[in-house]
Amino acid sequence: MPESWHPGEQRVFRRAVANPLLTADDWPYPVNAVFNPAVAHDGEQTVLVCRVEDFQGRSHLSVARSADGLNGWSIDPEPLIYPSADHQAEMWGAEDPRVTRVDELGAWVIAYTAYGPTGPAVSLATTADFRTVERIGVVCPPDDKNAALLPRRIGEHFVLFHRPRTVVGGHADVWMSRSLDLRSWLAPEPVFRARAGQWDSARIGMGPPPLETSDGWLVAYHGVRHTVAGELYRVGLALLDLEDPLKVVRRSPEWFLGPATAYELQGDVPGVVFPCGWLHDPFTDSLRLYYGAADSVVAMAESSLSEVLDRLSRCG
Ligand code: BMA
Repeated sequence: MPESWHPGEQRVFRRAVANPLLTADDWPYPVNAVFNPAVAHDGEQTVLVCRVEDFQGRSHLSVARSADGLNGWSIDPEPLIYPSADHQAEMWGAEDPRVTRVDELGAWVIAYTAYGPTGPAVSLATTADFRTVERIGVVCPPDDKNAALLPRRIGEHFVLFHRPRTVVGGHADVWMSRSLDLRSWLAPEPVFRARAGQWDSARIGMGPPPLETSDGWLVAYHGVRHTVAGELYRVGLALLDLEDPLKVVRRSPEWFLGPATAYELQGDVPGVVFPCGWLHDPFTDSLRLYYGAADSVVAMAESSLSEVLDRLSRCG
């Protein structure tokens, strides 16, 4: 099923032949772009929470469902989260969701970027069915984004990864914060940083919610490099210690997925592969990474968890 790898890449994630899985043309109402989807499985279907950009340049979050996660998508006629005057912090848009199943809550937590006049901030909402949401609201003030929650507490705390931009130096790295109740958060602690001189030198940000494995929390993140032709967004992998996620156990020196196909190289922002969700099937071991391509369409690349962990085990 997956398309062949592209020369020069790690060959671990193989793009779906059905890519792009979703485009603006699939939407039940006129939109400019559909990208950067979060993913969940509700027991019956693959559920994507997509960032959808309208013709004012504002984004909302909308749900698409499919039995096999590849084809036959049914798209909700109404958005799940959309900008409104009631929510000042996101009056310019809701962007880049990550969805985490939290069994303790009997619900999924959606972490997304609330974009408003004071800048991008991290906002949380919960949903039991992907039809209605309850907003928790902004939990990390601007400038902050790329937030993803762990599915369980570490000790007594929920753990949220996010990307505050530092006032000194303007750095954008992966940090984490802890909370007892998802509402009040302790001061952020640094987890890992952009690497000078490498493919992830300009900025980095957490991708999908980390996946619990026997080797640690498996992390996919986006790394940005400035080039004379603009910025390139690629995907790297890392492992964090299960009980102390501040400890980086491994980090891939190379990227695992980068823009290479027409739908990744052509679009509103060429050269962007931006992962916000993945699904692991414990029965087949398949690991599907859902991502936005060129800020225009939704795509997926597949591997197996054992292959990914094996490749990472050989990294320093
Ligand atoms: C980031 C976010 C993403 C976007 C990416 C590339 O800052 O805004 O939504 O995909 O830039 O444009």
